Amino acid sequence: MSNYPKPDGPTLRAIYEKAARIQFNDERVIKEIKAGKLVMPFYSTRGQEIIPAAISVSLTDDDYVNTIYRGGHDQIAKGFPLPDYWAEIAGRVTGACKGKGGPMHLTYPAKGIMVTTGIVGSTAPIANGLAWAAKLEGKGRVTIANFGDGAANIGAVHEAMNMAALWQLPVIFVCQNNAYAEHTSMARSTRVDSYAKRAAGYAMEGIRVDGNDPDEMYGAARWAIDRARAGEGPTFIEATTFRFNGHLIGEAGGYMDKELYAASQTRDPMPILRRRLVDQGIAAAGELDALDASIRAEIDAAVQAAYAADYPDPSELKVDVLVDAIA
Ligand SMILES: Cc1ncc(C[n+]2csc(CCOP(=O)(O)OP(=O)(O)O)c2C)c(N)n1
Repeated sequence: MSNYPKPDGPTLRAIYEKAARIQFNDERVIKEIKAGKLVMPFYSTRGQEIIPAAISVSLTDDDYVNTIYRGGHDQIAKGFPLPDYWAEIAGRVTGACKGKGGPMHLTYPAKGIMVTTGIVGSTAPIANGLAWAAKLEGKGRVTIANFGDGAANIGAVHEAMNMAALWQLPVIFVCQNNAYAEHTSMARSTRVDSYAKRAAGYAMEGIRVDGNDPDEMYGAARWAIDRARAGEGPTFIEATTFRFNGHLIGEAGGYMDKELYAASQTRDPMPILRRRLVDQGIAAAGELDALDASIRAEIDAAVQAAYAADYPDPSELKVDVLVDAIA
């Protein structure tokens, strides 16, 4: 990793700010669900914050991101406005998709957040379409396809990687390897010890990084983004991480390896990054406390505004969802 770009102090602080917004938002969603105020399936990203935070500091609103049901971190890192996010997950008319998409389909094209999908593996071929359009357009847009370790075994991901390499598309496949696909560990789903090695099968650059380490994650992402913008084609990044909660809120994760789980708790990336900012003099503890408080206030305002808004009118049921008969 020594040849990859390194984040400077302001970049690390920006990564912290994004990651903290992701963490606090995740915790608030769980709190609202447990209080019975929100009714929705929720796939927590607690523990995986650094991956999208460290990628998105090198992206602009014109770059595209797509993600899966476990995508709150990817969406928020890319700049999904919290009021539009909360109103959408609460099914309110003021939501990003007028309350009709819900948590599984959060979309905000103005910030380049193009698709959220529940179909495991589908982000890769969709990203190819976006990247192909971007290549034709010639403005240097980059597309990030997020998916999990389980999805790395899905055929569509492999077909997409082959075509992306063939067509030298400006796409970055980010496999967020959080050790489990639902309840199945990596060891029980493949013989390879690294998904990144598979990139070689498509003559594509492939790199495995510690996704909880902002230096490694930023370096690999920045390198891949620069290559994509320069027309040098796709990259596969395997970012190792760990999800701290069960697959879905309400499921405790009892199948997780106890030692692995305990070790992950000692490597929670959030307190580690906070300590580093303070120790290296990048930010004072008081400044970070104030930042945290302002993020929490921002989330609280978004939650209150969402609950105060109306549900969509039943007359909206088919609007934006089904087309009328095509003549
Ligand atoms: C095509 C398809 N097959 C199966 C499922 C059921 N399913 C939902 S989540 C999931 C696990 C995916 O795990 P992974 O790709 O590692 O993502 P993670 O949830 O760990 O982020 C599966 C198999 C699905 N949604 N889509």
